[in-house]
Amino acid sequence: NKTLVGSTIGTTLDRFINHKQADFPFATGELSQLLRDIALAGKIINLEINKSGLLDIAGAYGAVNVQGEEQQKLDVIANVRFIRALRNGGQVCAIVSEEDDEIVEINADSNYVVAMDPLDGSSNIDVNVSIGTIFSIYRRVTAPGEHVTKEDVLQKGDKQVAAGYILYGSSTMMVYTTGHGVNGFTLEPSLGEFVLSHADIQSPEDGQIYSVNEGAYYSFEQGVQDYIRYCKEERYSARYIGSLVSDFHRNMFKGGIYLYPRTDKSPNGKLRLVYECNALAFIAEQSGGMATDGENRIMSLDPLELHQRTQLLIGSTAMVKKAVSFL
Ligand code: P6P
Repeated sequence: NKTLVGSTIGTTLDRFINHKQADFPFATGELSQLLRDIALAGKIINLEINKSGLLDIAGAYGAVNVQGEEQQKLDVIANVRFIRALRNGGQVCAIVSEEDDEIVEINADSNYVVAMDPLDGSSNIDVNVSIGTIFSIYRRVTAPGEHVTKEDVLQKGDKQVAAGYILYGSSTMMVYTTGHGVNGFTLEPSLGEFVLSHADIQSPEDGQIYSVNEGAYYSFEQGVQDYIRYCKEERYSARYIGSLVSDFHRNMFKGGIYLYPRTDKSPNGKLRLVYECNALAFIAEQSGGMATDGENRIMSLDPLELHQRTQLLIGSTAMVKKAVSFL
């Protein structure tokens, strides 16, 4: 039987991380441990999601998060689980989360910052549509032991040391990059292990799928309307799940573009730069795609506040460039 070495299909996430640690000559194993902690949290959330229809934890929690959106109970549970897993893992000094108005300080002596949306698309939970966790990892700027500052958590996307997502879909996948390509791991429930299922993911340079909420068409700027009309003239397929991670993931494999444009209701767009767009932009660029706000590379933007929003066009390079040419 084939021995499963560190980077062959079917190897476990653990073996893969160990194998890839060689990519980091000065690796202390801290980032590797942090990636394992995130995978563990993903497995725990996956269990909660899979039974959410059965227990009385679905439906609104009644609280409202900083975004003013009604918080689904699983949002809150996912946030608690992730923060606990990262606290217990010991590698994180601070967390920025969609669910917390302020920076969550963890262990002042640790070196890494995590920015996350613990459960994006959570309004889909009650109707059994796939949802996702999005995460970015940064090295802190201040010295270990010092007080965490905004400088530690408001770093541009180019400073990410790792990023990825967990997609709770027909299967549960963890997809991440450390700047050396993108790899996808599928949870094997009988083992409780993420195993390498999609190695070195390369996104098609072009595609015929566009993902945008056309219900807001008349509130989009003229250039965006013109691009959407172009997609129709080209007979592209419209695919919009209403779950960013799901739409992004499908487009990365099949070729496609996802747009969340500015509208009158969302003059800066709806999606968050720090814990949604930067992570997916890193994955997009590492798999051959691109991500822009229409004028700038997403990962070049200097965040000014934790929950700042941005317009987002992300996916196959040729499609994003074409869309930008209409703006
Ligand atoms: P709209 C979910 O709330 C989310 O953040 C993304 O996952 C999704 O793509 C988008 O918002 C859907 O927003 O305005 O089209 O319903």
